[in-house]
Amino acid sequence: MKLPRPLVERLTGARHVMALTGAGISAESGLATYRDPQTGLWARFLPQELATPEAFHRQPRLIWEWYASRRQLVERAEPNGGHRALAAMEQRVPQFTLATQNIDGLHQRAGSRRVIELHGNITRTRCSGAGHFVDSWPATDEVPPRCPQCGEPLRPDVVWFGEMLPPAAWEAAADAAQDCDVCLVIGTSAVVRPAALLPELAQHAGAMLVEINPEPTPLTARADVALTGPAGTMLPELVRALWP
Ligand code: BJW
Repeated sequence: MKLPRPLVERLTGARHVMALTGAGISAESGLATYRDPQTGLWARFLPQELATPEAFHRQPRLIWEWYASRRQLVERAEPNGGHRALAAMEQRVPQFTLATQNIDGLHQRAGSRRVIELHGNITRTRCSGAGHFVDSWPATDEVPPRCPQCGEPLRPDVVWFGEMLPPAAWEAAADAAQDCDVCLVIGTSAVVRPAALLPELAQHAGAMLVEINPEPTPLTARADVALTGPAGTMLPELVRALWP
């Protein structure tokens, strides 16, 4: 891969690099993206019927079971070279912030130490009433099971449409965006707000904006560098080229 010289200089001299990842980085681990035509989850399922608090209220059993089946896929998936390259990058730059929209935990399993989870994590469960995390509950035939503390139905710890992002995660990501020298935007369609605002925040504050994606997105035209290709190939090449 021929890397543009300004990218090499900015990345190797960077004080703070931020990466924002989306479902595309986990596509090569076998997990479906959301909006890819044919294979994306939202090409097969209606988000308003599965990924909103109203849908959970209407059909808690269906939603619990849908997430349970997806959790099994996540648990069987393995991190790929793209996840591992970001874990390696964290070791090589003075300050590195990884903010992910993904709920699959694959960055952590690849060795990334500090991961900001903007949309939660499918492997965690919380109370749909008070919101606290729940690690275990008594065996029951009830689906979804109920919170052992307050009796409200349990739900996956993911952020549905219309819900606020976890405030601490959002603040940490927004702070990093305004502080970084380079913002890598990897495998996201960059349409879901407020996460999609982070690259704009970063660029506005002076960061170089670098997109890695096989397809164009609404961000591509404003990116300083667009690397067209799959993250599982592009990211390991980038790390090898910059920090041999
Ligand atoms: C590869 C690749 C490879 C493929 N290598 N790349 C302003 C205007 C209009 C609407 C709104 C607005 N502000 C807020 C909203 C509403 C909404 C929103 O943004 N809607 C838009 C869709 C229009 N946002 C919200 O509701 C958010 N909350 C919020 O704003 O709170 C404040 C508020 C409260 C009350 C009222 C109003 C505002 C919450 C958003 C939560 C998103 N949740 C989901 C589901 C998580 C749980 C689950 O998994 O079921 O999060 S939706 C889904 O989209 C998931 C993802 O994290 C998120 C982003 O998707 P991502 O990662 O970009 O995936 P894709 O599939 O879209 O793209 C994949 C990309 O990879 C593609 O570009 C491929 O080309 C690429 N790719 N292979 C590299 N190998």
